[in-house]
Amino acid sequence: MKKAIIFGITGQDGSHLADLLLEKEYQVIGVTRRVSVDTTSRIKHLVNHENVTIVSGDITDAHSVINILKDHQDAAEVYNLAAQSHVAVSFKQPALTWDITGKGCLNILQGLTDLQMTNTKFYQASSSEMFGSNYDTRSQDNDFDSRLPVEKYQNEETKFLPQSPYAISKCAAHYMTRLYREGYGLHASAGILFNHEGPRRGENFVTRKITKWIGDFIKWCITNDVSPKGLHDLLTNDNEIYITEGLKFPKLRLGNLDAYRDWGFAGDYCEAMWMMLQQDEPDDYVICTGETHTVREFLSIAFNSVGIKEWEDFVVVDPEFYRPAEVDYLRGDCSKAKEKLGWTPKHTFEDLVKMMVMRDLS
Ligand code: NAP
Ligand code: G4F
Repeated sequence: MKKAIIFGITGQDGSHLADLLLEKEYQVIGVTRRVSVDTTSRIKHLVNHENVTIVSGDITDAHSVINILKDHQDAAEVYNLAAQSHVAVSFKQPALTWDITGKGCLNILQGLTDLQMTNTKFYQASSSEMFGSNYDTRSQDNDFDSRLPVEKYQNEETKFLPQSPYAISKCAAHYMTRLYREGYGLHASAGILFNHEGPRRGENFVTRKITKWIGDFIKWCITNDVSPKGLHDLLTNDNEIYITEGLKFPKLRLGNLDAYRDWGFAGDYCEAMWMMLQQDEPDDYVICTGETHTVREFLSIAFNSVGIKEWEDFVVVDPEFYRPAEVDYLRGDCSKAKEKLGWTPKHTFEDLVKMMVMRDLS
């Protein structure tokens, strides 16, 4: 039975990856950090699984990382999914983000090297945020006519131009992964994953913030006998939606609605992580859908799926959610992963939005 260690098992991706590895009959060692509240809600269904062992450790503590690796030197695969992964938070807590998201990766790579675990394959969760404000271009449909609109995209060749402490920490970890691959012969691969979401997404990322709000709002309407037709007759003021003075619901407050993201389903992306570690040679791969949509488009599909066409009345654009620097446009090209790994995303953008809304309604 193959053994895999997952740093970050309690996160969105960690939970999907653990499901996948258990299906493939791995023994899973999941690392969780000590916190005063229970963080295992996403892995509740598997903590008692006979092939799962939860161990305590913090990726910022090199000592605890090396002890975990030492106890599991027979691990075939190590996945580093642990991070302070919220971009906006990284502007407020840059040093913490650096320690976890940047230096944490180094602690694992150095541990694998010190313990000479050269048979263990390592996965680093790199991010499309590393591209920041950069993209490459090619003309659409017709290579010869430069008057045609250009297509903007990012792939493994696109230069990084990071726009946040989070992205800069991810770049450091990414380069460190390459260094340990080339300098110390580790089988270390990095997946440059574009945004991926799903019902297990943290509630302060924009997609889940939207679908969670819609779920709560529709439940409030049902409780207060508002019929589907009545949704359009609700009254609003600057900050609230109301039935009567006493029955109010706060509007959804968001920041930049014009950012473009290439959004896919997290479950599909975890499969790509695993596929990377099944290769004989380590390498870096972009994982994405190749489509890009604005936050506004996400809102439209999400609200439409519960019968609300004029959603603008229910949303407030609040500068509090603007970032000191923004990433305006992300759209990946995963031709390499398609060709070398045989990976393709299985869910469309519309499937994803509807799946998230439906789950938050139930
Ligand atoms: P997530 O839900 O925020 O999960 C992060 C995980 O890291 C959680 O399990 C968290 O534990 C753990 N963690 C945080 N600090 C830690 C520490 N000091 N020591 C040990 N564990 C720690 O993130 P995700 O969406 O699953 O993403 C997984 C990875 O992929 C992250 O590295 C993220 O940066 C990267 N990534 C994500 C996306 C995306 O769109 N989701 C795209 C590209 C790259 P707690 O539960 O205790 O907080
Ligand atoms: O959902 P977001 O916070 O995701 P972001 O910043 O793209 O980062 C996510 O994807 C990265 C991969 O590209 C990961 F590496 C990273 O760990 C994380 O998973 O924001 C998406 C967009 C941004 O442009 C943001 O400014 O939505 C915009 N936005 C508008 N209003 C908002 C909000 N974002 C959040 N979180 N909250 C808002 O109210």
